[in-house]
Amino acid sequence: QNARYLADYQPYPFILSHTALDFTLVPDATIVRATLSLAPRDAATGVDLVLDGGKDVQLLRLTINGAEADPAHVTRDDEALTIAAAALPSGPFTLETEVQIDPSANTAFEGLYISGGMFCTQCEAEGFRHITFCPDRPDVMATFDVTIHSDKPVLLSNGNPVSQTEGHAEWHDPWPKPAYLFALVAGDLVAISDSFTTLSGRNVALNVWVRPGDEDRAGFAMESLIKSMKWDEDVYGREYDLDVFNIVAVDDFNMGAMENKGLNIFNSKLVLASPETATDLDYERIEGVIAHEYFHNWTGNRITCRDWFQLCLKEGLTVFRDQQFTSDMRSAAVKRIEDVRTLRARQFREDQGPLAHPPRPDHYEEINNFYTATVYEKGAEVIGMLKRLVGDDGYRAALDLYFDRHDGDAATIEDWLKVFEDATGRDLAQFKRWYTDAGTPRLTMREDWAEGTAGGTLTLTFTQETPPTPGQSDKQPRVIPIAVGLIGPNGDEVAPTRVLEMTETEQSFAFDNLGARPVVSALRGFSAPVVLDRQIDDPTRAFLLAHDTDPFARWEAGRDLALSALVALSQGQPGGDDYIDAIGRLIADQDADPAFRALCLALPGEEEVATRLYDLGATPDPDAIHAAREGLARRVAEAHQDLLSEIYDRMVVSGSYSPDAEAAAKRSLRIAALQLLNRIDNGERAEILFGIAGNMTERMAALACLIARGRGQTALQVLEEEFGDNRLVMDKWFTVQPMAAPPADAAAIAAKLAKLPGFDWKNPNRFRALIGGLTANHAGFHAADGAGYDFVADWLMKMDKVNPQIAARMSTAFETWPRYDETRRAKALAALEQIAAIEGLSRNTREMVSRMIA
Ligand code: B3K
Ligand code: ZN
Repeated sequence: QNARYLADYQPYPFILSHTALDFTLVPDATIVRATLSLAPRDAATGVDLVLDGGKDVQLLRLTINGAEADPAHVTRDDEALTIAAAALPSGPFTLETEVQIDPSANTAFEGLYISGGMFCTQCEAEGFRHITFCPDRPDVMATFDVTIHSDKPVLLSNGNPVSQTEGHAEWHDPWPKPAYLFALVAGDLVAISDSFTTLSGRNVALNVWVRPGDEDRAGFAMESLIKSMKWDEDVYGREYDLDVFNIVAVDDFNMGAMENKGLNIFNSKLVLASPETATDLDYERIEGVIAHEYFHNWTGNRITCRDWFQLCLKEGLTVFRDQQFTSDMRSAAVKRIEDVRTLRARQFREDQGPLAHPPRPDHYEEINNFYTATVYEKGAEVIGMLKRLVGDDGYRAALDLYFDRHDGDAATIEDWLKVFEDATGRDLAQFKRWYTDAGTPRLTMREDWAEGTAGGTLTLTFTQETPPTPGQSDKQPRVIPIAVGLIGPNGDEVAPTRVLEMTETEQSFAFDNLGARPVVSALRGFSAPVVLDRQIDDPTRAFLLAHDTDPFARWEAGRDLALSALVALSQGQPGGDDYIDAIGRLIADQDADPAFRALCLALPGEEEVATRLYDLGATPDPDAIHAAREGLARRVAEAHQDLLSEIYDRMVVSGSYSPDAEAAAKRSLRIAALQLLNRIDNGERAEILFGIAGNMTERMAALACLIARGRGQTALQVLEEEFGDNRLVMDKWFTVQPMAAPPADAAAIAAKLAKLPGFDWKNPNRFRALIGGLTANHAGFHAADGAGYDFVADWLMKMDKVNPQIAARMSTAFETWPRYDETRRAKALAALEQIAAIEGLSRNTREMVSRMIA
């Protein structure tokens, strides 16, 4: 195999102090001249100079200190250019190359490519090697000077502008950076502009660059940027460090956005928003991702990663920071619940299947396959635990030390943990297992109650066990912070939240002097990313849903109640009465936060039910789960029809649209009511709402309801007529059809849509819209006849030839295949094997598929 190992790390044998680049941009024949200022790290040992460079980089000329290199000393293979030690000076030297590349042929969108006529780049993780020859690794950092020659009106790169004349621009980036943070944009763009004065009085010009005509949809991104800059100063004391900050929106982008120094490049769906075209969720994501990329300026750029194994050093921390930001801007309780939902849906799923890996992996074949929920979201959870263990002051002290000690460094997880040890005096040797071990610990809680003369004692005994994961069969116990509170029988809290620190495989904690036996509120705030297993009956869950003071634990009680009903119902047993009663009481409570009520009202998704069944040792049946969930939703609607219609009629936000948390919360409660009522009014309300709603949030919700009832055709046509030329809205149009369709029709619908001329599948957003829409329909994708598997596999094979990163990423739809019944397993496996058999399959997809088959 071609795996790379963390244990093999060696520093680069040369020091690169400066990189000068000169681009002459021509769509199919761009010339790049690079001048690298190099010096051997250790002058005594003569080593070859190995520069990364892909097959797509054609070398035209190479000089060392101005002299043509002797071809006998230069060797080229598919991945690198090697200059023999014999050809290199023993001291500092200048290496110049001239290469030719073809951005117009770059369909993988890595390196320099063209999107809608605009030149742009994506270099993380290893894209710079498709632009020119260089040491393309994060621990090699240099200052940059960039010159661009092009007839495009707007020419951008990193750092500060030096000169701009027609057809020519120069940029200087004074902050040493690795090549993965390089960026260049050249296009016909317009900006909306603003400015920000930093903590120390530096004036920064801010621009959000979009295509002409999109300016009126860029304002929210700008607002979000300004809020992020302010927040990072207020909360982390971090100030911006250049004269300009540019954001550019592009239509063809493999992921969400990229934190290139001073020049963030964004998928246009994370920049452009108007009430008519974007949903509340889109707005929340835009705010969060703008913040995330901005925060990378300190956590990622000023302090970067030594190697890609350390990816969670920057990603886990930056996700943690953007989560804190969103909690401060919106509702902390709602944000926490949303984050836990995402974590479970994506990361727990990953951790429990064949693709499980630690937040810091110790080997990989293709690093782009490791931009995962484990590296990002679990990486953030691990930091949340650290903060819980050392307290807010300890966390702040550790972060101050981190910025102080490591500014300008390419750091490691060891460095990160060391600042916490040094700032707080804590030993984190055992805690480190969260970074090095894969798998989600199962935590079992047992309660023992003893009456005594001085009052009762409740003893909680926890045991932890982490199931084996690929390559890691033996798991040692971890440090688990377990936040616990106690609620008295009358509903009052008798013991406020206490964080129990579990370090052993089995451990007990006692609560003394209690009047009467309390109800335990465990794992408050989801204090650790574990699966909690406790003996608890539905009436106790309903009690917690009514009385818990911790919003997460309260929501969790409701969710558990719903899951226990859905598990029973999907297995043909009775269930749901306790849930229906409890939910009735909750939604009748006019004082409760609308966002919280909306979260409780939404039934767990079908995949969540499948996961719960699998956790319980059962084989999930997607059709039975779908039927159980539909049946329960209908019963809730029937039981609470009056209450729900009252909510639906009352939760109307008056005045003009605002994407703020409060207005969005009302809409979300209204939509949750609509989704239930839709089961008994045959889409009547949805049809009216689709016709009159002035915002995309309600229109999309209404459309999904109509599709689920098999009467979406007219609304789909209306949307297409209105927004046929708006790519982002048409992406939604492609997603919602297979996603909301009755499962039996989903694969056929997706297949029909794939034949439309509008299915511009080489555009990553459009591909994800359609394929992702189908895979989000649990019973549809896992249809027993294998139609869903075959459809997705066919498209993955097609996409792999064009854009391997997207194909590999989307292949994770198959990662849960081992959970299902014999028939489905055989069909999913056959689909994966068919992909694996393809000749010339990319390294990306090959690695993913072989891990899933293993
Ligand atoms: N750092 C980039 C992700 C790059 C993905 C490369 N396949 C965006 C982010 O996490 O902010
Ligand atoms: Zn990031």
